[in-house]
Amino acid sequence: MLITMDEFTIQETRKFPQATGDLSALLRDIGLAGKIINNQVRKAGLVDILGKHGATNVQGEEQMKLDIFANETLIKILKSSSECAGIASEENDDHLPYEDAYSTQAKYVVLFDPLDGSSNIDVNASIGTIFAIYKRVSPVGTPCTQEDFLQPGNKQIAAGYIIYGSSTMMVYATRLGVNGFTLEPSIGEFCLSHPNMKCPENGNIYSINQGNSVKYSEGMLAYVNYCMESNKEEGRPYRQRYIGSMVADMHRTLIKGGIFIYPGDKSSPNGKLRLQYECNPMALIMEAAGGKSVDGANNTLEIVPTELHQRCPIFTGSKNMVKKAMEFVK
Ligand code: P6P
Repeated sequence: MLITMDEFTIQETRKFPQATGDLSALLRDIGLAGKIINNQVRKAGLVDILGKHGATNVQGEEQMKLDIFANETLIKILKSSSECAGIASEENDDHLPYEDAYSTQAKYVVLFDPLDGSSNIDVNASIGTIFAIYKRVSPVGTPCTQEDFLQPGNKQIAAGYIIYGSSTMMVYATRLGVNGFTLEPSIGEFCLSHPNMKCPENGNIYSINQGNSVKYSEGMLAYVNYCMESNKEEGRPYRQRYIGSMVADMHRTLIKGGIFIYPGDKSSPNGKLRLQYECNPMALIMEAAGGKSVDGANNTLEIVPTELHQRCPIFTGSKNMVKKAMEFVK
């Protein structure tokens, strides 16, 4: 019997008598945005929505038209949600408070990367939407402030992603754990397909862009060599898998085990990935699934952000693989 995500979140809410159902409504709205984005992603090759939008975003990256569509869809849906006081997005320089009376009464704010891995759009590789939900720290009834979006990852109420891959899935973590829902197109609902997801404590897949290895630290080089040398030892052959789309690499790591690494290096000491809407949501998922996530020294979720778009190195996945990597890198 199919259980839709709405039915599931409502069942989860019943475990907390004081819960209001606001989080369930917000997750439903994010799921709706995901379905709308999915619809456009699935036909990207057929309508003139591929290719460059001409503008560049705060990251200085050329914006693909689907990025813009995904960003605008999330902003619109969350604005009409009445559960969200405002958003911050990879595509927007600053946070965006919703000024209407309903939204200023909302208790949550949402950060997102609307379409991560967009460089893979034209080659039809899996891409995804990443989101993080925080309870606002600014007073309800007033417009949300930058402070609401600079909370450490361990304050996330929920976080997740929607992966537009061979199937479309929504995976999210709360303190109760991680659950995955697959879109059933015939009814247009995300249905529970991966209950209580756990990241295997051990794995044999390492996921890193070795094209950057000339810029790695000594410790990082030593760890990559350790992984490559593993084929000489029985029973510990490592495989290298790197899709170049964080949501796809993380989804595989969550399900099969392994380690995903985007390290700092000599030219980018803080790596490439963004703390608030890429690393922290994925770190919450991994830790809630029994995995681990660090920046090379500290737990990702304990980092106190100072800027909305700050970058952060990330080593995340199977607990014992992350610990092993830290023996080389720390
Ligand atoms: P590189 C995609 O552009 C992205 O932001 C992540 O999805 C992905 O993990 C990373 O960058 C890939 O970066 O430098 O290996 O191409």
